[in-house]
Amino acid sequence: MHSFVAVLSQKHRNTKNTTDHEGRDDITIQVIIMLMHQTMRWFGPNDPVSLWDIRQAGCAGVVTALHHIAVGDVWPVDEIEKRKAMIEAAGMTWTVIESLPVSDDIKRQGGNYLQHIENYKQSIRNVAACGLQVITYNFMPILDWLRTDTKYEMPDKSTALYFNRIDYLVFDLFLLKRPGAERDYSEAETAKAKKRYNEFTEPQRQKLYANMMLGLPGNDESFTPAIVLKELKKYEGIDPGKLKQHLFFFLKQVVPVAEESGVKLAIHPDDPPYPVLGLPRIMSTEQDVADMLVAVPSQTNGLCFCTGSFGARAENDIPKMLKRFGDHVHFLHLRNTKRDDEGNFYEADHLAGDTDMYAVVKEVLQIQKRRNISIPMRPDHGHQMLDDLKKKTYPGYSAIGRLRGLAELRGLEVGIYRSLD
Ligand code: CS2
Ligand code: MN
Repeated sequence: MHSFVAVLSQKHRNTKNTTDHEGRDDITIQVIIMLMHQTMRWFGPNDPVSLWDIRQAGCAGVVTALHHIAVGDVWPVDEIEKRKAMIEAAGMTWTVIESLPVSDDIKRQGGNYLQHIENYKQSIRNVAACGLQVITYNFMPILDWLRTDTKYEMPDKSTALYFNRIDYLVFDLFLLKRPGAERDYSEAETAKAKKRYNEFTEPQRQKLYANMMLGLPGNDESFTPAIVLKELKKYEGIDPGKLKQHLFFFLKQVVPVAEESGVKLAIHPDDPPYPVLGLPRIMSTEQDVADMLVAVPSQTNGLCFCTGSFGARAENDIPKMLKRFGDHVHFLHLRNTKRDDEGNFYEADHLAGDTDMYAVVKEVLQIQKRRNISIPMRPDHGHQMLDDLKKKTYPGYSAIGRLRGLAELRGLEVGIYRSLD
């Protein structure tokens, strides 16, 4: 399946211990033993990017989720098996879930949260029974990633996802009109936002509004302002310390079940990695990760290490964090961001931007060697480019931009790998 990898892995052909990316014996994946397990995200049968597109990009697997199952409900075995069979019919594997969502009830410890935790445990057992190995989730309240522009034009006329700080303020202060929002920003920033709001045409305002409301990827329903304000209110009184306690409570319940089942848990960092819309964010820094690992010490308790999310915060030293937490990295999102001094950032080419991707991939190779595993990775997002500029895809998830990112990352990895021979 992976001819270039097969050649590179000759020297491992005679090794007896061939293992899959979590160290289990499996002769069929012998050839990918020391390189990352290359995947792309697939949003399921309605995704305009097909499984064959993903396979042709050179992926050995896809990561996906059962988006049709309501958040908080149990994932039934037959549904998991059905999805797995679809992926296998296209010659790929499904070993990583992205995501098994954690409900807002669990995050804020309200409503049905105890039942939702029980359901989560059952889902863990069910996905383990189907042979899946890694469960990705996040602990961001209400919204997942947030961008002000999903079609920010690059100098080469491809488009990228973009976060503009003042546009974000325009949204918060004047479009969403969040009560108390003005307390979160300086007078100078507020004045800039007011000026921009006044200069915006009505279609520009609507566009910004729509971008900010895109909500969870994989979920077609956009969030209305009324829904968002109502949901935000439910988090009143929950500060970062409290939200962290809720995360640790959840992990103390589910980690033992995951350990027993042989499945790893991988938390995705906050994106962007700081508080938004007055909501606490608790997986944004090196200290946040360290706190989680101290609170629930287990190798099963790990990370979906997203270089693009952590990287949008200047003090996060990505290669250093990877080195420190390497034993807990169960899944990798490789993506780059370019920041400026005003709090804006755009998603750069995978090998450009502020994160030194060479240092990252080199570190990954060391971790893989030490742990004797192949870590699953995906190029997290890509630019919309070439024919994809005319297509409608999930923001960040067009085929060609991700294919370019994957190809560059694969080349980088193979180059480093060979140079270490
Ligand atoms: C993803 C996240 O598209 C993205 O930015 O990396 O949406 C990620 O899938 C979730 O946060 C994981 O739960
Ligand atoms: Mn990510």
